Amino acid sequence: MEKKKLEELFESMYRIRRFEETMLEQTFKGKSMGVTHSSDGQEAGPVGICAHLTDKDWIGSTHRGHGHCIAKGLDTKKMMAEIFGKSTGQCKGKGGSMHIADFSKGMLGANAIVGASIPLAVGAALSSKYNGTEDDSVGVAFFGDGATGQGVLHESMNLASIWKLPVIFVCENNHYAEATPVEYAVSIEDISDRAAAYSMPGITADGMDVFDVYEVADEAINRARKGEGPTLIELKTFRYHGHFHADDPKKYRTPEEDEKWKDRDCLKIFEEKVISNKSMTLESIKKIKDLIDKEMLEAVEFAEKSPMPDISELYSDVYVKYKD
Ligand SMILES: Cc1ncc(C[n+]2csc(CCOP(=O)(O)OP(=O)(O)O)c2C)c(N)n1
Ligand SMILES: [Mg+2]
Repeated sequence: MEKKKLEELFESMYRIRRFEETMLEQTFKGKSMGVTHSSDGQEAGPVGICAHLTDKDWIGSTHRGHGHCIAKGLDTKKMMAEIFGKSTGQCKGKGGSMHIADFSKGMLGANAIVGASIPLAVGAALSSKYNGTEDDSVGVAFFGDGATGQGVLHESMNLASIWKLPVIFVCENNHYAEATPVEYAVSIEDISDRAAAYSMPGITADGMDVFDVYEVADEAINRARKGEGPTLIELKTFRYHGHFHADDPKKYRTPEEDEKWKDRDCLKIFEEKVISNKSMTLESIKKIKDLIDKEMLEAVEFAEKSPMPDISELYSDVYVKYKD
C-alpha cells in the first residue's frame, strides 16, 4: 500500500478515536443534546470499508454512527456542533448524534432504528442499477449484530440477491446488543454464514485490523461495481465503552474480556505493522496525531461558540413542501 493511503487510513482511524473520546468528555459535561453512543474500538471497520468509496457511493449508518460519518468524510466541527444541538451543526442542530446525515458526501444518515440503515442502502443500490452504466455507485449498509434479528435484514438481503444489486451488507459484530451477548441472541457463530441463505458471498474479517477489512471490502465493492451483486461482510469487533454514555459495561462484561480486545486495538495493530515493516515512521504518526488533537480542540470551540437554532426555525426542514 502506498504511503499516502497508509497515512489516510491512520488519520481517519485516529480522527474517529479522538472524536469519540472528546465527544464523550463533552457529553459528561452536559454539552450533548441527548444520549451518545461511542464507537471507539470499532474504528478499523468504517475506515477499511469507506477507503474504497467516493462521495457518489451511499452508506446507511446506525445509532453508533460517528465513525461511519468521519470515515465518509464529514466535517468534525459540524458533527460536534450537531451533537451540541447548535445551528451550525451538520443538520442545523435538529438531528443530534443519532441523525447526522450529509447527502453531498453520500451519507444517508445515522439512524436510531435498529436495522433501518439496511433498506436505505438497498434502495440506493437499486437506484444505481436503475441508472444503468452511467452510475457505478454502490450502497453500503452498516448495522450491528443486534440488527441481524430484524426481519428487514432478511427481506433486504433476499431482494438484493434476486435483483443482483450493488450493495454490501456490513455487520459490525461487537459481540453485544445493549447488554445482550451475541451468543445469547444469534444462533450461529459467524454471522457471515447467513449469506448462504441468500446465495451471496459471506465473509468474516478481523474488525480490529484495518488491512484485513480493507482487503475484504476491496473484493466485495469491486464485485458490486461490476454488477455481480451483493456481499455480506461480518467484522468481529468490540466497543470499548458502554452501549451509550451512561451505561456501565462492567455490569455485563468482565475486565479480562475488555483487556483481550484492547490488546488488539486497531491503532496499536496498525502502528506495530507500519513501524516494523518501515512503511511509516514514528514522526509521521506523531504529526498526524498532533494535527487531529488540534482539530478536536477546534471542533469543541466551534460547537461551544455557535448559537442555538432560532425559535423561528422550529418548523423549517421538518415537513416536505409539496410543489403544485
Ligand atoms: C427497532 C428497534 N428496536 C430496539 C431499539 C433499542 N435499541 C437501540 S440500540 C439497540 C442494540 C443494538 O445492538 P447492535 O445492533 O448490536 O448495535 P451496537 O449497539 O452493538 O452497535 C437496541 C435494542 C431500537 N432503537 N430500534
Ligand atoms: Mg452490537
